[in-house]
Amino acid sequence: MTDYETLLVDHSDNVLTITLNRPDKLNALTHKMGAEIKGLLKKAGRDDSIRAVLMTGAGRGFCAGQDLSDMSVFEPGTSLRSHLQQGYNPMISAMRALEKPIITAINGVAVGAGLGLALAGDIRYAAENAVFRIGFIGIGLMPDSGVSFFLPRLIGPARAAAMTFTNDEVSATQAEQWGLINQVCPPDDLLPAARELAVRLAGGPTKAIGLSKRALNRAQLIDIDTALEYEAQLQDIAGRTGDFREGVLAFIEKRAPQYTGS
Ligand code: T3D
Repeated sequence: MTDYETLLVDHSDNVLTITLNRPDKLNALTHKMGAEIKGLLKKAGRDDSIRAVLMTGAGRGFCAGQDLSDMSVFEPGTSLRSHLQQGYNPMISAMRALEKPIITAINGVAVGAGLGLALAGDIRYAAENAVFRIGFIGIGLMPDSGVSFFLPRLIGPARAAAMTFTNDEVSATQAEQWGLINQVCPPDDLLPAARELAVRLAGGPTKAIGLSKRALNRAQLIDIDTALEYEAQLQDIAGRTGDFREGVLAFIEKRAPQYTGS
Protein backbone atom coordinates (compact mmCIF):
# COMPACT_ATOMS: atom_id res chain seq x y z
CA MET A 1 0.00 0.00 0.00
CA THR A 2 1.19 3.61 -0.68
CA ASP A 3 3.50 5.15 1.89
CA TYR A 4 2.03 7.59 4.37
CA GLU A 5 3.94 10.31 6.17
CA THR A 6 2.08 10.12 9.48
CA LEU A 7 0.51 6.66 9.45
CA LEU A 8 1.44 3.01 9.22
CA VAL A 9 -1.06 1.13 7.10
CA ASP A 10 -1.69 -2.57 6.71
CA HIS A 11 -4.36 -4.26 4.60
CA SER A 12 -4.68 -7.97 5.27
CA ASP A 13 -7.43 -10.47 6.11
CA ASN A 14 -9.96 -7.87 4.83
CA VAL A 15 -8.96 -5.57 7.68
CA LEU A 16 -7.47 -2.11 7.11
CA THR A 17 -5.21 -1.29 10.08
CA ILE A 18 -4.36 2.39 10.54
CA THR A 19 -1.61 3.14 13.07
CA LEU A 20 -1.10 6.80 13.97
CA ASN A 21 2.64 7.16 13.70
CA ARG A 22 4.09 10.22 15.42
CA PRO A 23 5.10 8.39 18.61
CA ASP A 24 7.51 11.12 19.83
CA LYS A 25 4.54 13.49 20.01
CA LEU A 26 2.12 10.90 21.36
CA ASN A 27 0.60 10.86 17.85
CA ALA A 28 -0.63 14.45 18.09
CA LEU A 29 -2.76 15.31 15.06
CA THR A 30 -1.41 17.47 12.26
CA HIS A 31 -3.19 18.68 9.16
CA LYS A 32 -1.28 16.04 7.19
CA MET A 33 -2.35 13.23 9.54
CA GLY A 34 -6.00 14.32 9.34
CA ALA A 35 -5.81 14.40 5.53
CA GLU A 36 -4.19 10.96 5.40
CA ILE A 37 -6.82 9.45 7.72
CA LYS A 38 -9.64 10.97 5.64
CA GLY A 39 -8.08 9.62 2.45
CA LEU A 40 -7.86 6.12 3.90
CA LEU A 41 -11.45 6.18 5.17
CA LYS A 42 -12.58 7.19 1.68
CA LYS A 43 -10.62 4.29 0.25
CA ALA A 44 -12.11 1.94 2.85
CA GLY A 45 -15.59 2.96 1.70
CA ARG A 46 -14.82 2.19 -1.97
CA ASP A 47 -12.76 -0.97 -1.56
CA ASP A 48 -14.89 -4.11 -1.15
CA SER A 49 -11.88 -6.05 0.09
CA ILE A 50 -11.80 -3.84 3.20
CA ARG A 51 -14.54 -5.10 5.49
CA ALA A 52 -13.37 -3.78 8.86
CA VAL A 53 -11.05 -1.03 10.07
CA LEU A 54 -8.73 -1.15 13.08
CA MET A 55 -7.21 2.10 14.39
CA THR A 56 -4.44 2.35 16.97
CA GLY A 57 -1.37 4.42 17.89
CA ALA A 58 2.37 3.75 17.69
CA GLY A 59 4.43 4.03 20.86
CA ARG A 60 3.03 4.85 24.29
CA GLY A 61 0.17 7.15 23.25
CA PHE A 62 -3.02 6.67 21.25
CA CYS A 63 -3.42 10.35 20.28
CA ALA A 64 -2.67 13.56 22.24
CA GLY A 65 -5.11 15.65 20.15
CA GLN A 66 -4.28 18.67 18.02
CA ASP A 67 -0.53 19.25 17.66
CA LEU A 68 -0.15 22.34 19.84
CA SER A 69 3.18 23.27 18.33
CA ASP A 70 1.33 24.18 15.13
CA MET A 71 0.77 27.87 15.79
CA SER A 72 -1.25 28.43 12.60
CA VAL A 73 -4.40 28.41 14.75
CA PHE A 74 -3.18 31.75 16.16
CA GLU A 75 -2.68 33.47 12.83
CA PRO A 76 -4.79 36.65 12.48
CA GLY A 77 -8.14 35.90 10.94
CA THR A 78 -7.93 32.19 11.74
CA SER A 79 -11.35 30.79 12.53
CA LEU A 80 -11.45 27.60 14.56
CA ARG A 81 -14.86 27.03 13.03
CA SER A 82 -13.45 26.76 9.54
CA HIS A 83 -10.44 24.86 10.89
CA LEU A 84 -12.85 22.24 12.25
CA GLN A 85 -15.09 22.31 9.18
CA GLN A 86 -12.12 21.56 6.94
CA GLY A 87 -10.16 19.30 9.29
CA TYR A 88 -11.63 17.24 12.11
CA ASN A 89 -15.33 17.37 11.30
CA PRO A 90 -15.05 15.55 7.94
CA MET A 91 -12.73 12.98 9.57
CA ILE A 92 -15.15 12.20 12.42
CA SER A 93 -18.13 12.25 10.03
CA ALA A 94 -16.32 9.82 7.73
CA MET A 95 -15.75 7.39 10.61
CA ARG A 96 -19.43 7.44 11.51
CA ALA A 97 -20.59 7.31 7.87
CA LEU A 98 -18.34 4.39 6.87
CA GLU A 99 -20.72 1.44 6.69
CA LYS A 100 -18.07 -0.98 7.93
CA PRO A 101 -17.10 -1.64 11.55
CA ILE A 102 -14.31 0.48 13.06
CA ILE A 103 -12.50 -0.80 16.13
CA THR A 104 -10.28 1.62 18.03
CA ALA A 105 -7.51 -0.04 20.03
CA ILE A 106 -6.50 2.61 22.54
CA ASN A 107 -2.94 1.81 23.54
CA GLY A 108 -2.21 4.90 25.66
CA VAL A 109 -3.40 8.42 26.32
CA ALA A 110 -6.42 9.67 24.31
CA VAL A 111 -6.91 13.45 24.66
CA GLY A 112 -8.87 16.20 22.91
CA ALA A 113 -9.40 15.44 19.24
CA GLY A 114 -7.61 12.13 19.97
CA LEU A 115 -10.44 11.30 22.37
CA GLY A 116 -12.83 12.15 19.53
CA LEU A 117 -11.02 9.70 17.26
CA ALA A 118 -11.19 6.98 19.93
CA LEU A 119 -14.90 7.55 20.55
CA ALA A 120 -15.87 7.77 16.86
CA GLY A 121 -15.03 4.09 16.47
CA ASP A 122 -17.87 1.59 16.84
CA ILE A 123 -16.15 -0.67 19.37
CA ARG A 124 -13.33 0.39 21.68
CA TYR A 125 -10.73 -1.81 23.33
CA ALA A 126 -8.14 -0.19 25.61
CA ALA A 127 -4.90 -1.26 27.25
CA GLU A 128 -4.84 -1.29 31.05
CA ASN A 129 -2.41 1.64 30.96
CA ALA A 130 -4.55 3.77 28.61
CA VAL A 131 -5.99 6.99 30.00
CA PHE A 132 -8.72 9.29 28.78
CA ARG A 133 -8.69 13.04 29.27
CA ILE A 134 -10.85 15.81 27.83
CA GLY A 135 -7.84 18.05 27.05
CA PHE A 136 -9.84 20.90 25.50
CA ILE A 137 -10.64 22.69 28.77
CA GLY A 138 -6.96 22.41 29.74
CA ILE A 139 -6.14 24.90 26.97
CA GLY A 140 -9.27 27.04 27.32
CA LEU A 141 -11.41 25.34 24.67
CA MET A 142 -14.66 23.38 24.70
CA PRO A 143 -15.00 19.83 23.34
CA ASP A 144 -15.04 19.38 19.57
CA SER A 145 -14.34 16.48 17.20
CA GLY A 146 -17.64 14.91 18.24
CA VAL A 147 -16.64 14.62 21.91
CA SER A 148 -19.61 16.67 23.17
CA PHE A 149 -21.84 14.35 21.12
CA PHE A 150 -20.35 10.99 22.10
CA LEU A 151 -19.47 11.57 25.74
CA PRO A 152 -22.91 12.12 27.35
CA ARG A 153 -24.39 9.33 25.24
CA LEU A 154 -21.74 6.87 26.41
CA ILE A 155 -21.27 7.78 30.08
CA GLY A 156 -24.26 10.03 30.93
CA PRO A 157 -24.46 13.81 31.32
CA ALA A 158 -23.13 14.07 34.91
CA ARG A 159 -19.94 12.11 34.28
CA ALA A 160 -19.52 13.88 30.93
CA ALA A 161 -19.80 17.27 32.65
CA ALA A 162 -17.26 16.33 35.35
CA MET A 163 -14.82 14.96 32.79
CA THR A 164 -15.28 18.02 30.57
CA PHE A 165 -15.00 20.74 33.24
CA THR A 166 -12.21 19.24 35.39
CA ASN A 167 -9.91 17.72 32.74
CA ASP A 168 -9.30 14.90 35.25
CA GLU A 169 -7.80 11.70 33.88
CA VAL A 170 -10.08 8.65 33.56
CA SER A 171 -8.38 5.26 33.80
CA ALA A 172 -9.12 2.40 31.42
CA THR A 173 -10.78 0.44 34.24
CA GLN A 174 -13.04 3.39 35.10
CA ALA A 175 -13.75 3.93 31.40
CA GLU A 176 -14.88 0.32 31.05
CA GLN A 177 -17.11 0.55 34.14
CA TRP A 178 -18.70 3.73 32.75
CA GLY A 179 -19.28 2.24 29.28
CA LEU A 180 -16.82 4.57 27.56
CA ILE A 181 -15.03 1.52 26.19
CA ASN A 182 -16.02 -2.10 25.60
CA GLN A 183 -13.06 -3.95 27.06
CA VAL A 184 -9.77 -3.48 28.93
CA CYS A 185 -6.83 -5.72 27.99
CA PRO A 186 -3.32 -6.25 29.31
CA PRO A 187 -1.09 -4.07 27.08
CA ASP A 188 0.44 -7.01 25.19
CA ASP A 189 -2.99 -8.49 24.51
CA LEU A 190 -4.59 -5.30 23.18
CA LEU A 191 -3.70 -5.52 19.50
CA PRO A 192 -4.17 -9.29 19.18
CA ALA A 193 -7.60 -9.02 20.85
CA ALA A 194 -8.67 -6.02 18.76
CA ARG A 195 -7.39 -7.66 15.58
CA GLU A 196 -9.18 -10.92 16.36
CA LEU A 197 -12.43 -8.97 16.65
CA ALA A 198 -11.70 -7.00 13.47
CA VAL A 199 -11.01 -10.19 11.48
CA ARG A 200 -14.15 -11.78 12.90
CA LEU A 201 -16.28 -8.77 11.91
CA ALA A 202 -14.59 -8.62 8.50
CA GLY A 203 -15.87 -12.16 7.97
CA GLY A 204 -19.42 -11.13 8.91
CA PRO A 205 -22.32 -9.96 6.74
CA THR A 206 -20.71 -6.66 5.77
CA LYS A 207 -23.82 -5.12 4.21
CA ALA A 208 -25.98 -5.98 7.24
CA ILE A 209 -23.32 -4.67 9.62
CA GLY A 210 -23.16 -1.47 7.57
CA LEU A 211 -26.94 -1.04 7.62
CA SER A 212 -26.92 -1.76 11.37
CA LYS A 213 -24.40 1.03 11.80
CA ARG A 214 -26.60 3.35 9.75
CA ALA A 215 -29.59 2.49 11.98
CA LEU A 216 -27.57 2.97 15.19
CA ASN A 217 -26.42 6.36 13.90
CA ARG A 218 -30.00 7.35 13.07
CA ALA A 219 -31.20 6.32 16.55
CA GLN A 220 -29.46 9.37 18.08
CA LEU A 221 -31.61 12.39 18.93
CA ILE A 222 -29.58 14.72 16.77
CA ASP A 223 -27.31 13.70 13.97
CA ILE A 224 -23.55 13.88 14.24
CA ASP A 225 -23.18 16.48 11.47
CA THR A 226 -25.50 18.92 13.27
CA ALA A 227 -23.57 18.33 16.49
CA LEU A 228 -20.22 18.81 14.74
CA GLU A 229 -21.33 22.08 13.12
CA TYR A 230 -22.62 23.35 16.48
CA GLU A 231 -19.32 22.44 18.16
CA ALA A 232 -17.44 24.28 15.42
CA GLN A 233 -19.52 27.44 16.00
CA LEU A 234 -18.84 27.35 19.75
CA GLN A 235 -15.16 26.52 19.32
CA ASP A 236 -14.84 29.59 17.13
CA ILE A 237 -15.84 31.67 20.15
CA ALA A 238 -13.51 29.81 22.53
CA GLY A 239 -10.67 30.07 20.03
CA ARG A 240 -10.78 33.87 20.21
CA THR A 241 -10.25 34.01 23.99
CA GLY A 242 -7.06 35.00 25.76
CA ASP A 243 -7.35 31.85 27.84
CA PHE A 244 -6.95 29.64 24.76
CA ARG A 245 -3.78 31.50 23.76
CA GLU A 246 -2.52 31.28 27.35
CA GLY A 247 -3.33 27.54 27.55
CA VAL A 248 -1.33 26.68 24.43
CA LEU A 249 1.59 28.97 25.33
CA ALA A 250 1.74 27.47 28.83
CA PHE A 251 1.86 23.97 27.36
CA ILE A 252 4.65 24.88 24.96
CA GLU A 253 6.58 26.72 27.67
CA LYS A 254 6.03 23.75 30.04
CA ARG A 255 4.44 25.84 32.82
CA ALA A 256 1.02 25.98 34.54
CA PRO A 257 -1.49 28.21 32.69
CA GLN A 258 -2.68 31.44 34.37
CA TYR A 259 -6.29 31.78 33.23
CA THR A 260 -8.06 35.12 33.61
CA GLY A 261 -11.46 34.23 32.21
CA SER A 262 -10.90 36.59 29.29
O1 T3D B 1 -9.70 23.76 15.75
C1 T3D B 1 -8.77 23.36 16.45
O2 T3D B 1 -7.72 22.90 15.97
C2 T3D B 1 -8.92 23.33 17.93
C3 T3D B 1 -9.08 21.92 18.31
C4 T3D B 1 -8.34 21.37 19.27
C5 T3D B 1 -8.52 19.94 19.52
C6 T3D B 1 -7.66 19.39 20.65
O3 T3D B 1 -7.19 18.30 20.47
S1 T3D B 1 -7.46 20.30 22.08
C7 T3D B 1 -6.41 19.24 23.08
C8 T3D B 1 -4.99 19.31 22.65
N1 T3D B 1 -4.17 18.37 23.40
C9 T3D B 1 -3.73 18.63 24.64
O4 T3D B 1 -4.01 19.65 25.25
C10 T3D B 1 -2.80 17.58 25.26
C11 T3D B 1 -1.43 18.15 25.43
N2 T3D B 1 -0.56 17.12 26.00
C12 T3D B 1 -0.53 16.83 27.32
O5 T3D B 1 -1.25 17.41 28.11
C13 T3D B 1 0.43 15.76 27.73
O6 T3D B 1 1.41 15.63 26.74
C14 T3D B 1 -0.28 14.39 27.96
C15 T3D B 1 -1.18 14.47 29.21
C16 T3D B 1 -1.09 13.97 26.75
C17 T3D B 1 0.81 13.29 28.18
O7 T3D B 1 1.71 13.72 29.18
P1 T3D B 1 3.08 12.94 29.36
O8 T3D B 1 3.76 13.55 30.55
O9 T3D B 1 2.81 11.49 29.37
O10 T3D B 1 3.93 13.22 28.03
P2 T3D B 1 4.65 14.58 27.59
O11 T3D B 1 6.06 14.58 28.06
O12 T3D B 1 3.81 15.76 27.96
O13 T3D B 1 4.59 14.45 25.99
C18 T3D B 1 5.57 13.71 25.26
C19 T3D B 1 5.96 14.54 24.06
O14 T3D B 1 4.80 14.73 23.23
C20 T3D B 1 6.44 15.94 24.46
O15 T3D B 1 7.38 16.33 23.50
P3 T3D B 1 8.93 16.61 23.93
O16 T3D B 1 8.90 17.61 25.05
O17 T3D B 1 9.40 15.23 24.40
O18 T3D B 1 9.59 17.07 22.68
C21 T3D B 1 5.19 16.78 24.30
O19 T3D B 1 5.46 18.14 24.08
C22 T3D B 1 4.59 16.12 23.06
N3 T3D B 1 3.14 16.38 22.98
C23 T3D B 1 2.20 15.83 23.74
N4 T3D B 1 0.99 16.29 23.38
C24 T3D B 1 1.22 17.14 22.36
C25 T3D B 1 2.60 17.22 22.11
N5 T3D B 1 3.13 18.00 21.17
C26 T3D B 1 2.26 18.75 20.45
N6 T3D B 1 0.92 18.73 20.64
C27 T3D B 1 0.37 17.95 21.58
N7 T3D B 1 -0.98 17.91 21.71
